[in-house]
Amino acid sequence: MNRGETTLHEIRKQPEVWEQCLKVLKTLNWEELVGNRNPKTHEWIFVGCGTSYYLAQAAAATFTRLTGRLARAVPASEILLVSNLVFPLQQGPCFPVLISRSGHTSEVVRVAELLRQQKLEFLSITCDGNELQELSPRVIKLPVTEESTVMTSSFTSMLMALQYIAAWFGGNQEFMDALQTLPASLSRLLKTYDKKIEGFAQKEFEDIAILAQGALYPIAQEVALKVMESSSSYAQFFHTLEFRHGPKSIVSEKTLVGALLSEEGFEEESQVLLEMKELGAHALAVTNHATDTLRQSCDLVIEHELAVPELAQLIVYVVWGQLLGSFSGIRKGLDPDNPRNLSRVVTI
Ligand code: F1P
Repeated sequence: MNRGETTLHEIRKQPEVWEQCLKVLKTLNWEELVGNRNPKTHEWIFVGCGTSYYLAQAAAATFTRLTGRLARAVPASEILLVSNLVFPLQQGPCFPVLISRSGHTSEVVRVAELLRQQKLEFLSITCDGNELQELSPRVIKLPVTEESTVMTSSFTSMLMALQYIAAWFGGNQEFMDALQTLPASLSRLLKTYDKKIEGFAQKEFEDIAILAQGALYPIAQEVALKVMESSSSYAQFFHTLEFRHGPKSIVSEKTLVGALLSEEGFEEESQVLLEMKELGAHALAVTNHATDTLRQSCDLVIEHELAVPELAQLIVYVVWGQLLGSFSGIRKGLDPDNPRNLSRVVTI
């Protein structure tokens, strides 16, 4: 096996995995699973660790946007260490959602045990099942088999499932239909951008900053984590406009600044990226629709050109970061299938 082959294969087969998951989602009885925990009456609190915590944040942003009710995301460790910060004394009715590919992560399993002790109903979503599935009266187990240490299709599939639920609560058939188009869209885009990202990843960077706003911000966090995990390179994430307020002091000719550009904030966000290009950075832009200025100024522009809501594109945006991390690790002579210091599951 070539270095990173398993992880790259799992990244590239996401269209087929999404297709399978969408078939399952259409068969689930949502009324039975979550019907009596409507976001109108219960605050949904998404819980996870590592990649699954960034997934939790993307799910919370989706619920807030699609249901109009505020949803939150917390790392599982916060519930274990400072639970009164997550569930304040005046906490109203809430509905925790535990997210774990393995279902074996110690912090998440402990939270499930705690919630059961407190007789607090919760939902779990997992791929492997394990203890979390056994502890959860309400569970979604997706048909995703992932050998890689780092999470790729498990992240995108579980996020898609949670977005599907948010759309279901809102009776938003248009959004559910939009999700159905993503497998074909990603297949098409991979044909164009897989090789381009591999070429771009041959450059060596000393500093990497991934920028985004809004619901794309958790995706920037996950992209940075993929680069860190898969290539043992230090990557940071910032709200795009925040990057001017100090962190831009790191920018030099050895810096990569990647911006996941939203449609709502495109003008303001792309201006930051262009400023960093002026300061000497290598600029990577991911956007639904680019401008000639962006194409002429950036070192790589990934353009989706999808006729679906931006919120439905979150799982497409992250794929380019998954590839960037793997190709960067391979370029450094590392093996993204066996990342330094990492195990597939964190047990403590
Ligand atoms: C959570 C996690 C991943 C990380 C690595 C170790 O896994 O921390 O976020 O990338 O794979 O496990 P899980 O709880 O979703 O199984």
